Parts: sequence; C-alpha cells; structure tokens
Amino acid sequence: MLKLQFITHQTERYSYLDSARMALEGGCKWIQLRMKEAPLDEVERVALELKPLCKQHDALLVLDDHVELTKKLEVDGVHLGKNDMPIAEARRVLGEGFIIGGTANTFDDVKAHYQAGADYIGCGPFRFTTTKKNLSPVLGLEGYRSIIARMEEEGIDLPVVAIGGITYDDIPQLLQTGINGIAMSGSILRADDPVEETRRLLNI
Ligand code: TZP
Ligand code: MG
Repeated sequence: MLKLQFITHQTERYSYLDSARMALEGGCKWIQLRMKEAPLDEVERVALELKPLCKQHDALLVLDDHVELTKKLEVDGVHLGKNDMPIAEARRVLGEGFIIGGTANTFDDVKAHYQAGADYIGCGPFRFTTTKKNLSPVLGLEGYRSIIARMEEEGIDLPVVAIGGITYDDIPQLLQTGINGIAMSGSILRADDPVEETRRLLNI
C-alpha cells in the first residue's frame, strides 16, 4: 500500500475536518492537520474532533507547526518547517514518544533535520501548488533523485515523503526516485469523489 500522508485543507466545498474525514474513509492511515491561518483555539477544537476519528481508523495524526498542542493533546506527532520551532528543541519538548517531521527543499535541509533527530522528511515542492504560500523552488523528479543520491552517499537513512502539486499520475515516477511516500492535499480534494480518489491512490 502506498505510504500516503493526507494534508488537511479548507476549500469552498470542505472544512478542514471534512477533508480529513474523507481521507480516513478512503483508507488513509496518516493525517497531517494543517490549518495555516487558523487561531490556536480553533486548531485545538478540530484536533480534538479528529483525534478519535484517526484512532477509529488506525491512522496517525500529526499537527502542522504546533509543538505544545501536540504534547497537550497527545496526538502522534508534529510537522515542522523553517519558521517553526527547531526540530532539536521540539525533540527536547516532546521526547522520543512523538513523531517529528521536518520540511526540506534541499539536501542540506535533510541533513540538518537528520542531525536534529527528525523521524521523517517532507520534501518538496515537487511542482507548483497553490495550497502553500511562499513556496520553495520546485524540485521536479531530478531534485528528488539528487537529494536521495546524496542521502545514500552520506549514509542518511530517513523516510522521505514527497509533497507539492502531486497527482495520481506522478506517483509511479516519484517512487522510482527512491522516495518512500507521498503527501497530498489538493488533487484529492479537487477529485469528484475524494474518498474514492484516496482509495485509488492507496492502491498504486
Ligand atoms: N508543502 C508544500 S506543498 C504543501 C505543503 C504543506 C501542501 C500540499 O500540496 P498539494 O499540492 O495541495 O498536494
Ligand atoms: Mg510549519
């Protein structure tokens, strides 16, 4: 089964919670609750609803950005980018019992996250996407090939999840670069039936 992380997003049709519900119903086992512009109390409210749903579906739940909330709500982990708490500090706050993911755009980012104790890397963007603002330079397939090659050269063994503008048709080629999983939002939520689209993706 494809290792798929669904990233929540709010659209004209769906709330953040709806988006996660559909991914879970489609069989996704890993949700990142990303509510970029929302105040902390709203993130907490949605996370409290989502946590038992993820449990019912045997799915992991990681929160984007919010280390303290991750600890308080005892969700499975947190995903951190350049402007968030440094990963080493998050590890001190959370200890070993939580998953910490880090966003990377370059091999140097990957190496820094590895040394800081990250559990996985969200690496991208693969291509342009409107889901995220202030996007880093797009990597394309070649970007992943070169990052994975340098990881192998330097003995860095860490799961890499590709992210950003990815669609169903991209996945076979992306997996051939050596990455371990895919993180997606937009192309699932734009599908006529996001539940069915999730199922289709997991069967790749
Ligand atoms: N980082 C890069 S793209 C993205 C994040 C969090 C959001 C997901 O992108 P898409 O294109 O909606 O799958
Ligand atoms: Mg962040």
